[in-house]
Amino acid sequence: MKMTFRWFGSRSDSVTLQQIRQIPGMTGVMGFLDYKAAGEVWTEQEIAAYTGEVHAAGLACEVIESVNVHEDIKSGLPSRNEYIENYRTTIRNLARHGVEVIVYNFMPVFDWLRTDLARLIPEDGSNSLYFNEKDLDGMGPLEIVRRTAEASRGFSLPGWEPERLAELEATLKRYEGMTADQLRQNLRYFLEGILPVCEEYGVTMACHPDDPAWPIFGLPRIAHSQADYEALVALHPSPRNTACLCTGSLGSNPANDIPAIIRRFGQMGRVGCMHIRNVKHLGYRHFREASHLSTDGDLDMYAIVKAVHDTCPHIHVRPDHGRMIWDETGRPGYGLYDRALGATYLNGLWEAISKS
Ligand SMILES: [Mn+2]
Repeated sequence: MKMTFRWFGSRSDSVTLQQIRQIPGMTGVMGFLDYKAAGEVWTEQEIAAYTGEVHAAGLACEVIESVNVHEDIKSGLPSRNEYIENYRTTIRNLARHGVEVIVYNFMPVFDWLRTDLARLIPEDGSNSLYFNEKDLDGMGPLEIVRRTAEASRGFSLPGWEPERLAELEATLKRYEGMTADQLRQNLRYFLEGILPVCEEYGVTMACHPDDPAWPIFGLPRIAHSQADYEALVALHPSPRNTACLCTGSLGSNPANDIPAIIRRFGQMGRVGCMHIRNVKHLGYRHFREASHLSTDGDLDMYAIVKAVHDTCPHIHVRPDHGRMIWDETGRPGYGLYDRALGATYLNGLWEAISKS
């Protein structure tokens, strides 16, 4: 298990590489060029600038996350071929700079969704990301973006600023009536386009789950259950076609047995990397994020790390979202302190399991 930390780059992360390097057992970052739009080629120069900084800090950069997939690929427009060609170029460029795993997601239109980005945890005064489907009040995405503009509520729809409302409306229209299976066929087309390059360059693609782990706004979603990932690995036989199992995303639905899912795909060699965090269920489609400790949430971290140890011990993992504690301010979910505690806890579990 290679312990890593998400890092958004020196221009947009409140956490420095030196701070990351000082966390015990930290071997590298999961990297991201946050200024790249979906569909753009990541140039070698841009990649070298980022990885050069990481390497200079004594850390590896073998995993990149969120090389975002263009909406034309997900919705299956003819223009997708151009964007797939760009993606192939990005894979080659990343491989030339030592990247082994690329995390992506195939969620139409929206990435993760929360209804509060800083929900107070009354027991200890910390705060964390929170979701309650009831708070959506039957609102559609357009209404939520409008309300976000009014800054009256804590909603976040990443990537959809209010000034892009017209574009959002057009994009949503493209998915009207699309079934999960049609979306899956668009994923197959994408994988068939890129996996030959992955094979040639030794790069693994790891698909991140839908977050939360159910369809939202009536849009099709295809990565939120064991059955979904069975279908995903069946789309293409390449061992480079894998899952990035995110325990918090999948774990937002209590029906998902996370250790069983890790064991299933770990044994198949189809776990590309993992995000590990805990979640506290508060009701139907209602949860908040918790510290990593098993007893603070509803996921069994021992069983999760044991499943990694037994079936996919060589993967990269990272602590995922943390709470905001000790008066830290920063990007919601991505402060230093609680994630550093999470990494240390996961390393402790790993040592205990390894030695027992
Ligand atoms: Mn995740």
